[in-house]
Amino acid sequence: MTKRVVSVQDISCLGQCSQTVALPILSVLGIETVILPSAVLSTHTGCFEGFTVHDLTEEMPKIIAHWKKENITFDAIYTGYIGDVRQFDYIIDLKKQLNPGGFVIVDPAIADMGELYPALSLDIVDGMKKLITQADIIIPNITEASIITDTPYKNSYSQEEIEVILHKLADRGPRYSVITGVSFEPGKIGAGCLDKSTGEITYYFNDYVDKVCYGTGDIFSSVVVGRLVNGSTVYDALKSASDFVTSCIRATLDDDDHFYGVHFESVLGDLLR
Ligand code: PXL
Repeated sequence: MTKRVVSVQDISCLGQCSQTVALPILSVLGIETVILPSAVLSTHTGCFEGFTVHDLTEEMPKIIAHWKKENITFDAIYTGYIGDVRQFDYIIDLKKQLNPGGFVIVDPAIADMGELYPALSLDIVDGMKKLITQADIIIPNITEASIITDTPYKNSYSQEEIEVILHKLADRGPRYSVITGVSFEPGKIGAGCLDKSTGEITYYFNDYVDKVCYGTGDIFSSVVVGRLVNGSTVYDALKSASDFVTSCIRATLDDDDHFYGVHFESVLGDLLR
């Protein structure tokens, strides 16, 4: 049976992030992808000025009520960038109504490189803290993991420090706590994951490709969601996501003009293999 996932995040019309990467990635992995857009923006907020934002909070309960009437259910709920704090209660209601006992994957897309995204207020951080108590797996980058656990952000972290943060994340709810963008030696970057049920921490690393790119966190999470929903282990899902993001960055390396995202389209077919 085809799996059905609802992706709850914004539509950045231009920007190769959030819904515009979740949809193609989950589709290529054979998953029916339903979108619940949290807002429509002209671009993402990472490296543009003057972007437009149209909030869709008021549509959310209406859309959820209609799906409920149509007896729609989801195998998983996948959440990303959320721009309005009122949406967290709607997402929790979505789980209750249409995904009881199903899987919830939260990418708390609030920050990167030590900074909260410019359009977000601090109440979004509190909302995210509340949402992750409902999650089975959370996929923050190091900045987000630090903010969520009230840990001061640093430019680099030892393995011991990462593991303290992983445990703090686990204390907040989810069975699996992932941190992306982890590096303990020059030239290697990857993800760590704590399985709260066993206490086991696993890592997967790739060679570091020296280019800062936007949207890679959303691409990483979308691959993890697709793989998990298709029955992969968490380790295999992280490996696939990490390998794919590395390929996406490599595919963009020579294009100095492409400043706002990665050319994931040219390597999307790799996910079929
Ligand atoms: O990639 C995360 C993301 C998603 N959506 C919006 C963003 C960002 C990051 O900047 O601005 C609107």
